Amino acid sequence: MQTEFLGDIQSIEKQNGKLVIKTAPAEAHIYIYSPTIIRVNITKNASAVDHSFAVIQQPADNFEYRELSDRIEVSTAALKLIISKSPLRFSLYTAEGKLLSADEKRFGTTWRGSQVISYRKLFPDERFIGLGEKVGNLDRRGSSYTNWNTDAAEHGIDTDPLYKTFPFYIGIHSGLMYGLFMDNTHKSYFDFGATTDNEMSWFGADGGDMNYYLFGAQSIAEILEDYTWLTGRMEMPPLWSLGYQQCRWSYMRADEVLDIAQTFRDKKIPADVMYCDIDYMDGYKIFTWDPKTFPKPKRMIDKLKAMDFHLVTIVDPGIKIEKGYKQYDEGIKKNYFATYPNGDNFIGEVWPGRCHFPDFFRQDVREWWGTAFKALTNPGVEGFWNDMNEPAAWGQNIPSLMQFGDIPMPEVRNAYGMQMARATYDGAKKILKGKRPFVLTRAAYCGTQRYSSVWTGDNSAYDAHMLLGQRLVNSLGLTGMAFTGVDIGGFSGDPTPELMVRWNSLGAYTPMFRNHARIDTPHREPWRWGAKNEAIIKKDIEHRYQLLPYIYSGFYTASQTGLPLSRTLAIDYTFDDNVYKTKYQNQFLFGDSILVAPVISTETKADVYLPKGEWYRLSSDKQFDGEQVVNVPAPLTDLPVFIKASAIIPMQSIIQSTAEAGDGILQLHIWNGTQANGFIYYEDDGSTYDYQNGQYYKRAIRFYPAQKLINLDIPEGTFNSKFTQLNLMLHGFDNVNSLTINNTEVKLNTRSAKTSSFVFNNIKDEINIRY
Ligand code: MIG
Repeated sequence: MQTEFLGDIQSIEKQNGKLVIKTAPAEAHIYIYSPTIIRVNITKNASAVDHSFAVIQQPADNFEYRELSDRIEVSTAALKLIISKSPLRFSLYTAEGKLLSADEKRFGTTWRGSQVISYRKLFPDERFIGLGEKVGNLDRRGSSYTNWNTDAAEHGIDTDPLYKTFPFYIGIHSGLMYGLFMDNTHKSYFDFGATTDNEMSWFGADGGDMNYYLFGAQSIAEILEDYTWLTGRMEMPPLWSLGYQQCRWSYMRADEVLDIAQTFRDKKIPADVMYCDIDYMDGYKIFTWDPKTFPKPKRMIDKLKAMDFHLVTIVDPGIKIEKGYKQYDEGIKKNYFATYPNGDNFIGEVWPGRCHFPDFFRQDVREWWGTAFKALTNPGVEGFWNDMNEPAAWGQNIPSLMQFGDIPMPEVRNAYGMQMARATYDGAKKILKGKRPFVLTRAAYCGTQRYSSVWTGDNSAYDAHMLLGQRLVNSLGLTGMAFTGVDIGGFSGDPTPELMVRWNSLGAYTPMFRNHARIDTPHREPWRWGAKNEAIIKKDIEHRYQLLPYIYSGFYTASQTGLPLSRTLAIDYTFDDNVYKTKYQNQFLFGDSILVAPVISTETKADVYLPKGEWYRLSSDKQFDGEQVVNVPAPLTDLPVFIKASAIIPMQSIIQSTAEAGDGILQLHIWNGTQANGFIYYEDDGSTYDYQNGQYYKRAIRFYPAQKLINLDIPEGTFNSKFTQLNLMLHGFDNVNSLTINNTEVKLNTRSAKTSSFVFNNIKDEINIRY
């Protein structure tokens, strides 16, 4: 098999919305999506329909380009793509002429058979972050990865590939950065200088086009904003899904589900969600209930609701081959299943036994799947957990003969889980008539944030896996996935009590906070670890609930800008070498201002790297200067958590679930600092889509230390805050003893923080607090 390279340009033509450059053996189509987003699609199949599972935007109709003797220049306000004519090669520059990313001059884009690879210039100091759920270091320089969605049961901390595919990375070099998204669902490969002795980096796929988007904004936050503009953002999740979630494979009977829920209430450990894993079904048949162990699902769910619990049930894609089973009969009748090339239905064995697999790539199949959720929503289920959708079957090696209509499985495998999540979300949303469903999926592709949250699959109960999980969550946040979590405690194996406690502390700072365990493990609920540990676990869960106003506002940010909740320090401190060091690479910011340093369960002290700025330890208000490593106590009761100076963090009193009204007091915590800071406080009903019609309560809160002023701007939206009183809690304002709130003087109470309360309700004007 010969390797093919791009030759000299034969023709250039501007067609509507794109520049078409012809050469052998392919042609290149250039599109401008925005001043900071340029797409290059190098295709041998120019007449094919231009389709993407990920991208939801259209390119601009018109753009500037000029042709010179040796090159073509395509320019936007921010970028310049220089296209050399002989041979055809691409280089991306900033408008000022700084090189961001380029083809490796000798090779550029090449083919061997159907496999297409782009060889790239590698800058000496270049770092790479991204690719979503991938093992290894934060900085992926020197690593090599494959994308092929896999049921990676029992995976170690070096296993690749895992369950999801996000062919999007950010390169950082020479004080510059760029994003690159190869939109291609075939099996794909990324090598960041690993196997070329640092001569180049490369990426490519087993088939399809060399189709990539270049992002040229010069901050990670803006690149993420552009990437999530292109591929979509999450809608607001149901508030209850941000509470504590208790899962297990499986709670085996309705009574057991109810007992566990009741125990949370008896022990006053806050929680919102119970799960039913696969054993609730009748013979693992999707959309059924076991008549013996879950005989009256509605009754069970009504009881859960009365305790303010929501139920999430698992659904796998495999449809059991069994005459008389509704989904099987309907699917057969309508030819809804994946097939072999001769038209026979593909058969794989999974939990129910021999199964067919819905073709989620078809609109009619997705709609059919969506309506079937009535079997779950009728009794009252509001959350839908999509498992095994890589897709997985026993043996784990589904033959490439499987196809979806005319599409061979290998072309679209990496998008199968995403399409299942799409069918689930769209269907459930329709049936729930205005209530927000919660969807959780294991397999995913770029754009899945539009439909679902994700968890990182079957992790294990040891420290290194806990740290890996944090990196996976942080890295998923770099690919538009803001609503993410890991199995707290580790799915396989048995955590020590210390590991359980540590992992739960970290879980409180994870976008999705779910405790889950494998079928053969001892129970994992908070009260299984001895009274002392139970108390710590309870306190951390309570803290999670206190933080919900801050967390919910963070989800609002994610839904508006794509900035995730769990942020690797590389987002804000991109050019600080320390954040990439293996010792500190797991640290992250949770929201704007909370720095969390994961610590393994066998250590009670930790080295923490504090980036530029000033920091306060959350538990003590002790102050630290940034740009240094601090060695701090890290007992099991106190994970090292630091607050950025000038932080604005809205909190609430402890509640037992998100359904509880609470005491109506919003605690507005502000830590002193020298930099001005702002926070967008956001609230809505937490359960419907009315916020999309203006029914929200949004208020900019700003802190101007130079003017000694805290300003609450006029609230926007038509929703009334559930808080009627505001308690201002000041940290590090040692010499401040009184405030003026809109001209009224108020004395401060001095407890752990200096506090001042005032009535907040109905104040629709600006509030200015001076000290
Ligand atoms: O073959 O539903 O990752 O969370 O508990 C295992 C049983 C199937 C794998 C999921 C896990 C879930 C389990 N599932």
